[in-house]
Amino acid sequence: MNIAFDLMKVTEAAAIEAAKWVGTGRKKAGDGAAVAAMRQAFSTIDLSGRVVIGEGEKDEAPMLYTGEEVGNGRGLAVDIAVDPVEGTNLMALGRPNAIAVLGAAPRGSMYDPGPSFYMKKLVVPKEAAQVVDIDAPVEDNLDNTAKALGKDVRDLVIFVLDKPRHVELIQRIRAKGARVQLHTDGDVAGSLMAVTPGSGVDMMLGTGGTPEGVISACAVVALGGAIFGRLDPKTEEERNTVINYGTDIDKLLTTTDLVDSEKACFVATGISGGTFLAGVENDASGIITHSMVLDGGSGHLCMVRSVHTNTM
Ligand code: VTB
Ligand code: MG
Ligand code: MG
Repeated sequence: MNIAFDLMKVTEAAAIEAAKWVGTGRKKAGDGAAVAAMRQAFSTIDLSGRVVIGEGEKDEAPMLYTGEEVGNGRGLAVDIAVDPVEGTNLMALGRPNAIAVLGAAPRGSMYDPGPSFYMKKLVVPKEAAQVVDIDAPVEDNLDNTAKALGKDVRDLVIFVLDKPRHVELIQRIRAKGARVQLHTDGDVAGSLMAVTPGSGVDMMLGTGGTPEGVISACAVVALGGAIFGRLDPKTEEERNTVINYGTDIDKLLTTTDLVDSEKACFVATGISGGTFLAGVENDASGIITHSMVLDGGSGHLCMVRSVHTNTM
């Protein structure tokens, strides 16, 4: 969809505001500033967007809530998934890889996560898409992915969130001889790295946010890798709410289940900087942002350095 570059203005606006809060320890304030900037930027573009993944249900969060219409109402009808600050802890603690992200796809094509918080995920580049199985032992997936990528298992780098729930997973990956790249937060960045050639990451594994899984799927569609997911409720309460919502909790979710359109697009702008996307910088020419713009429709992947000569 050729709205990808318009949508970049939205993540840029969120990143510029969020960057003001990097290292301040104030994740709510930074998140709020990014949400407001994102919403304002949406209103300036030709789009009939409907938020499928937002910052909270109506009444709980005043802006970018699920169901909210965004854009000026004059453009393409799309589903929108946003995370104005993906990695609010990363931002607040001054750690790398906090990013402002957004996915868009033709209206009706995005999976509705409803009240589901947690999803087990496996993300691989396209060469390994056919040889992995999220339900198989991790050792088999490592073997098969190494073969598909033409690498030794010991050269595989697996992105895993550093959470107590992943202790056994990490131990098994290491016992098999592969390397684990541990990150405290930010599995959208991890999923992106897994499908981006040359990022230094070959696979993303483990349980993270369900909304983040759908957002990541937009990028995976555009880049041509694969994401597999299984809802992984962490409490009985979450499990019951998800079932009551009508969700098939046992379904294996493939890339197309998460986003059923080859035209999905995805945009990310760096907030705190990092190995993957540089953060917001200031110099004499203005504010500088770094974004990744993926357009599934045209197959374009653009890395964009923008100079914002007048502050927004
Ligand atoms: C997940 C992951 C995100 O937060 O939602 C995680 O998808 C939350 O996990 O990328 P815990 O509740 O166990 O902390 C992120 O890492 C950052 O938003
Ligand atoms: Mg968020
Ligand atoms: Mg997030």
